[in-house]
Amino acid sequence: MNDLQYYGWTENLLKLKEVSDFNYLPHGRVTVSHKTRYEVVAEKGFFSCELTGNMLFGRDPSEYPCTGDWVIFQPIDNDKGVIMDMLPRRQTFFRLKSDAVSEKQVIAAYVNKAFIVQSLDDNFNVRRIERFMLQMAGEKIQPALVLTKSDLEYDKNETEAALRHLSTKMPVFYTSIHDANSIKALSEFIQPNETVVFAGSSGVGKSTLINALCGKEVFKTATISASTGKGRHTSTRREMALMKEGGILIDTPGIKVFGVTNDDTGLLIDLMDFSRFEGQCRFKDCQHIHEAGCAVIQAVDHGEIDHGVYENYLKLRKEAWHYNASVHEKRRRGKSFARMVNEVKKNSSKYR
Ligand SMILES: Nc1nc2c(ncn2[C@@H]2O[C@H](COP(=O)(O)OP(=O)(O)O)[C@@H](O)[C@H]2O)c(=O)[nH]1
Ligand SMILES: [Mg+2]
Ligand SMILES: [Zn+2]
Repeated sequence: MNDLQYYGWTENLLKLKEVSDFNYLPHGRVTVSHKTRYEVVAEKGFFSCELTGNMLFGRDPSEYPCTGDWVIFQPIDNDKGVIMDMLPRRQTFFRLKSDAVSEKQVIAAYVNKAFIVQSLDDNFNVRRIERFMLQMAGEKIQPALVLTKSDLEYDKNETEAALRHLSTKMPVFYTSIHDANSIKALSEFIQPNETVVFAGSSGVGKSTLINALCGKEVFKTATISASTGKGRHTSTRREMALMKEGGILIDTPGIKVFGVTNDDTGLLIDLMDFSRFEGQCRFKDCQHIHEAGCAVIQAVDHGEIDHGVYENYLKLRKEAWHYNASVHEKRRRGKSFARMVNEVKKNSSKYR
């Protein structure tokens, strides 16, 4: 028997389950998702599940279950089942698909905290942290920055200076696998029953970190998988691990770029620390893009705002704008298509 509380099950989720047509069936949490197959942990064990046609029909692929989702399933035998329904998603960790303007790639659901993991040797990149924070804020997921491999050489002053506008807005951890205290500090930041997702490029030390937090080897790390020659995307791939202290950790395969969809300009302005110039632009509704008398642009010119920060502000706004404009356009076209279908129906009934 698994106690699903350790996997994050709550009274609130039970209430959400009660309104489902399938509330008489068992529920479980997706621990890893393959293309059409899902590993689900339930009270009676682990089940390998597929989706019913109903779950596939009329849904965008981004609405199919993903790791971390809570699902209701019909068991077929001791370890197989069919997913009949899923609970409404909360706090979804997703990004813009790298090769698309308006397609979401959903990575994990019911996420409380997201760690952006970068290694201090050569992976540190403030622009990527900014886009990550913007995207997390849109889903009310608490971000934290984890800078790994602090035992290797890096310039601490330079790192801190580059993070000045961000470090007041999220916790920053410097970790080394060779320094137990640094792992302990991170461990204490994770509350029992909290779901934490680890994101970052491949090789920065995510799996190593999760293993250290769990106190055992739950995930293969780079050196080991190289020596056994095992790929990372085999069917035995695992994604979810439990800490002894109660945290639920989700590993992700290397995510380098985090495409943003969040077009909340106010939030971005706060994130970039432009709020301190509020009320100083000539126009009240200044977008700080090219307006005359813009205090933000002046601050960039005078070196009070870093060029890199400002350029990323423009870039992130543009990216989110494109995403939302194209989603809007898709919806509009979807609607006119629905209208056309209705008209065809009406007309054809005239001739019946
Ligand atoms: N020097 C040093 N190496 C580390 C540290 N953490 C991880 N590594 C090494 O970095 C490599 C990649 O680690 P891995 O956990 O597989 O990275 P992942 O791809 O992000 O999961 C491995 O060779 C680890 O031993 C650290 O704190 N310090
Ligand atoms: Mg890994
Ligand atoms: Zn302005």
